[in-house]
Amino acid sequence: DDMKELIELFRFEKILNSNPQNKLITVLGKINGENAIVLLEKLHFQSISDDENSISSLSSSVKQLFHNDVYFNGVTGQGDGSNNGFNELKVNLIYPATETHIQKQLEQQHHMIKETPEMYKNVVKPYIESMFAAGRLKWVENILYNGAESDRVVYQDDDMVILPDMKWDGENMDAFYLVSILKRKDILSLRDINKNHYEFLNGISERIKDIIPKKYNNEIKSDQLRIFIHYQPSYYHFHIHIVNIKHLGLGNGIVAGKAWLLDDIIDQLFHSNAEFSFEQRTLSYVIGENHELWKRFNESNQLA
Ligand code: M7G
Repeated sequence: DDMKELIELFRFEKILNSNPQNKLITVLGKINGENAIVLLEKLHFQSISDDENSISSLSSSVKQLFHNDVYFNGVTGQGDGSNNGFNELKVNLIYPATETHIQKQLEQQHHMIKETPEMYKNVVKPYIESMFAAGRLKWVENILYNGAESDRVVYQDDDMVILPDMKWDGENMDAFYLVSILKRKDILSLRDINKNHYEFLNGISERIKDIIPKKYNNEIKSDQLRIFIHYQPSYYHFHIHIVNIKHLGLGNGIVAGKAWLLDDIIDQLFHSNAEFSFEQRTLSYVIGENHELWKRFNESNQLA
């Protein structure tokens, strides 16, 4: 497959980020002279049974570090392949990687900011429009119109396509992560949501909660789903994250200051007057210093 060939050509340049908590490492390199990013994530354990993933099979690779009283401590040899199922990686490759991709992965200082309606109008809206024009949504278009990942689609109707997120290996239910990509193109971000969207979004939320458990034989229930959107997102085409509530190892992806629960947004619309739009709100969120918006806020002296 394509990925095998590309990975073979990868030439290491530097580590962009390394997170022992999430067991994630992000590496910058070159493939055919162009920037490439590889993200490696140690996968969570598949269910451990008596046969393939048996604990006893670790005996061939485990090394004891010390033994004290009833406590034995050891490590297994890394990457020797002998402990099958215990040492698997999820490998993501972005190639060719743009400067935006690199900046997003790079370790950086973060700041909590309060984006006022004025900041949105003067700085963020032009930024979003430029990102929209920059063609970063090809992968979305490919899913909606060109059959990309079509074998992985879990559900689709006139309003949305639901499929496994790139962040999920598609197998481990503890790390369950789907993304719903809306077909309408008039909502670029949370800022474009207004009172008129109440019925629509409510219908979307209800459908997700109804359909997803059925599609997965009730292995996951509707009250085990964390359904949210990001502000700021990386991609300005309306999409919804659908994640197992157990899955906390997502870095900034699920924290206050980035993730907005869909049902809270819907409830806010319900209780708003007819003129309400998220354009009127002051929205607080965390932003990294490498983010283009951080630079734009500073250049235009828009930070309080
Ligand atoms: P986001 O809130 O715009 O940004 O979410 P984030 O990446 O900072 O979370 C976009 C979501 O779409 C993320 O959860 C990505 O992992 C996922 N995603 C991005 N791409 C490029 C793809 C893709 O090509 N296929 C699939 N299935 N998911 C993707």
